[in-house]
Amino acid sequence: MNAMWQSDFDTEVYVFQRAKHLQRHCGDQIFLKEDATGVLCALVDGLGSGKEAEKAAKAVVEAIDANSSLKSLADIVARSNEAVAGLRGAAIAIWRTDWAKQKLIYCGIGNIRFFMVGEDDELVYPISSTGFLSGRRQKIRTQEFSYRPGSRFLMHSDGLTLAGIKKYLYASANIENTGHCIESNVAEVPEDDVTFLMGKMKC
Ligand SMILES: [Mn+2]
Repeated sequence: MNAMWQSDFDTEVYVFQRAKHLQRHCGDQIFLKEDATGVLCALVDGLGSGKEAEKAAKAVVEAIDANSSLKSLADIVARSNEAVAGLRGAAIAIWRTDWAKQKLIYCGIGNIRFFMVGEDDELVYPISSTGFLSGRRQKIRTQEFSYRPGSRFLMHSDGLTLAGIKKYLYASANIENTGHCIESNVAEVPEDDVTFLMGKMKC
């Protein structure tokens, strides 16, 4: 998969995904939902790869979808955690924007990376908690950041190794072209599931 996500609200997101060894099952799954108030976006990496990893990651995405109307992001993550009980674990990075306040709430557990250009043009990169969703109770920490309309962001799973993050986040090229540049760093036949979302907040 490599395509611009279709937004009804001028948010721009280029989504890329390629499964380990080009397998049919992908352990990385994404969630993207937008309404007039903001975006809810998540990337989930099921432990390992193949069918079982995909099953765990899909269970998390389904839980996010079913609970997306909950006010608290931590509560959505708690429901997602319950969803992988008895399955493989999963890493998660999830965030929600509030268009009116120009704020972003972030929660990350495990090895997914998220970068954003903040309100003063500084690079924002929240550090995720160690561990993964496992179904066992765990502390869920969220962080809040401010951004500006048009702020760029990049989120990617650990299947992508990327040097020089800043050149993509501060690029003058449009989102799709920036996405293609990042894509050129991905192996034709990757050794892990690779997913990234390169985007730009609604102007
Ligand atoms: Mn991975």
